[in-house]
Amino acid sequence: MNKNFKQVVFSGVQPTGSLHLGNYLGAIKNFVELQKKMECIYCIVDLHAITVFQNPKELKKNILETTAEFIACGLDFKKSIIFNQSSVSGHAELAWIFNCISRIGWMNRMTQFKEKAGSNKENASVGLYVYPSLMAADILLYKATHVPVGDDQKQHLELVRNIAQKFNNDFKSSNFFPIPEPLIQKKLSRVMSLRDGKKKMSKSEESDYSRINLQDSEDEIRKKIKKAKTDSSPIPGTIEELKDRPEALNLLSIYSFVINSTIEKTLNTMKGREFSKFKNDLSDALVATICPIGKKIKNLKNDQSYLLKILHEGTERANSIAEKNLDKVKEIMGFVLH
Ligand code: AQP
Repeated sequence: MNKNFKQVVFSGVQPTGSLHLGNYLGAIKNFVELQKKMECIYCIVDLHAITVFQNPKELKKNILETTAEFIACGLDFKKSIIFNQSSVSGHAELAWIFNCISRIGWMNRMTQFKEKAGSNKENASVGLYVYPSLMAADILLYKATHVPVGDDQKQHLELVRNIAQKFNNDFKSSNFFPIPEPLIQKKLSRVMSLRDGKKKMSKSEESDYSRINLQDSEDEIRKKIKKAKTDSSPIPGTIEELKDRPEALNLLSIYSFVINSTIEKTLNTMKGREFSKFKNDLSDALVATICPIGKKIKNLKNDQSYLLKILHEGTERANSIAEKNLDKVKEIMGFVLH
């Protein structure tokens, strides 16, 4: 479908707090791999973050911290473009244009808005409602063809595809925007909360015991896994037997993914074991994966000028692509450029 386009990857992460295991396994690990194959643009989406109130001091700290987390996880700023969204004004401009392309009916179907706005929808920001228009702008500003995201973003990406298609049709520019494809981790697309296997692991969940943060110490990781919710039955031999055991399935899936195995193999070797014993193995695997990243983050966080330099360089590179594409959009739409 996108064969006439250069293969470009775009993805973003909100600077709304320390990154957790869900962000890492569901998205960032994939970002790192993709750098080997395609041109990649990774954005700290601060304009998305403010769809929910952000304390200005915290926001600044979180933008720099997310930059440090990107680098510590293995993103290479010399190869990939790494920058913060608000420093390239094209994102907000194109988002407005897309607000005029998107249909209210499309937005009304977004489950993330319903979940995040909760029962008090009238009091949610308009920005939270039109979040997918900004997401479309992020991706299409760079004519990105591939978007690595966690499974939770699948519906938003479908809307982005609709926006791209509608723009191309409305302005009879059939090949102007690519129709971006989601790249969703198949083995582990959604990491669930350690307290509730039906909810996704999330930065904004009140209890810190619901998630493993990339900056957690060894002790914290072990304590959180020990307290993670499970049930009283031992590990079964088949996936079918995990159907009504979401917490057990989540821990076993995390373990299998982290040790680079499959859940089938894990069940084969661990069948009949008590969860209390399995939790030791899971903690060991997580400590070995997460703690070295956490150490790097802590070192990088102390070097603010280095992090600012990375964002500055990335912004210049992103802006030069964005300006050209946005001018072309304006020309297609009939705006007067001078
Ligand atoms: N639990 C998860 N499992 C798999 N992937 C996940 N992602 C987030 N949570 C999980 C993926 O991580 C990328 C960055 O997400 P984000 O921080 O921009 O936004 P989010 O999806 O809203 O993440 P949070 O943690 O739930 O943040 P808050 O609480 O601030 O809303 C995305 O690709 C996402 O799919």
